[in-house]
Amino acid sequence: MRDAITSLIKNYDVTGRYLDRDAIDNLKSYFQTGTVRVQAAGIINANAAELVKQAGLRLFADLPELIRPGGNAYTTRRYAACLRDMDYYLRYASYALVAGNTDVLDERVLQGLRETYNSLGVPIGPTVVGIQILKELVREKVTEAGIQPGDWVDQPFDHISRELSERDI
Ligand SMILES: CCC1=C(C)/C(=C/C2=NC(=C\c3[nH]c(/C=C4\NC(=O)[C@H](C)[C@H]4CC)c(C)c3CCC(=O)O)/C(CCC(=O)O)=C2C)NC1=O
Repeated sequence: MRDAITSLIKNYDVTGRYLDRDAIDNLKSYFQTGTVRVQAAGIINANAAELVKQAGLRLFADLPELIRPGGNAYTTRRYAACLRDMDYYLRYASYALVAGNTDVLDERVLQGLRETYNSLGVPIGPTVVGIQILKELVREKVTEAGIQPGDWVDQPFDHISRELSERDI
C-alpha cells in the first residue's frame, strides 16, 4: 500500500533519477492540500453513518427497482449488504484522501470486486450511481465545514467508479 510520497519516490528510484520539477510540483500540491484532505477525512469519520444512510435513501429513491422483487438489493439481507458496500467505499475513500493516492483502493477494494459483483448479479451501473451520490454528499459536508471542495475530494470516488465500470464495458 502506497501514499503519494512513497509512490513518487518509488517511480524515481526505479530509474535512478533525482526529484525533478514535475516531482516537486507533485509534492507541493500534495502538501498544499494536506490539511484539507485530513479535515475531510475527519468530517467523513464524524458523519459516516449518516452519509451512508442518506446515500442509500437517495439511491433507492432514484432507482426504486433495486429494492423491488427481482432487484439486487431486495430482501433485508441484500439491502444491508448494499449499504455495507457503500460504507466500505466511504471508509476506503477516506483512507485514499489522507494518502493522496488511490493505491489503497486498488489493493483493498477493487481487486476481484467486479468478478464478485458479476457472479452475484450485483449491478455495476447502480453501484457507481451510489458511489457518486456518496461523493456529492461528502462535497456538501465539506462545503458546510467551510472548506472549498476540489478535485482532491472527487478523486477516490471517481477512481472506484472508473475502475469498476470501465472494465465492465
Ligand atoms: C472492503 C472491500 C470489499 C467490498 C467492496 C466488498 C463487496 C462485496 N459485496 C458483496 C455483496 C453484495 N453487494 C451488494 C450491493 C448492491 N446491490 C445493489 O443492488 C446495489 C446497486 C448495491 C449497493 C450500492 C449486494 C446486494 C450484495 C449481496 C448479493 C447477494 O449475496 O446476493 C460481496 C459478496 C460477499 C458478501 O455478501 O459479503 C462482496 C465481497 N467486500 C469487501 O470486502
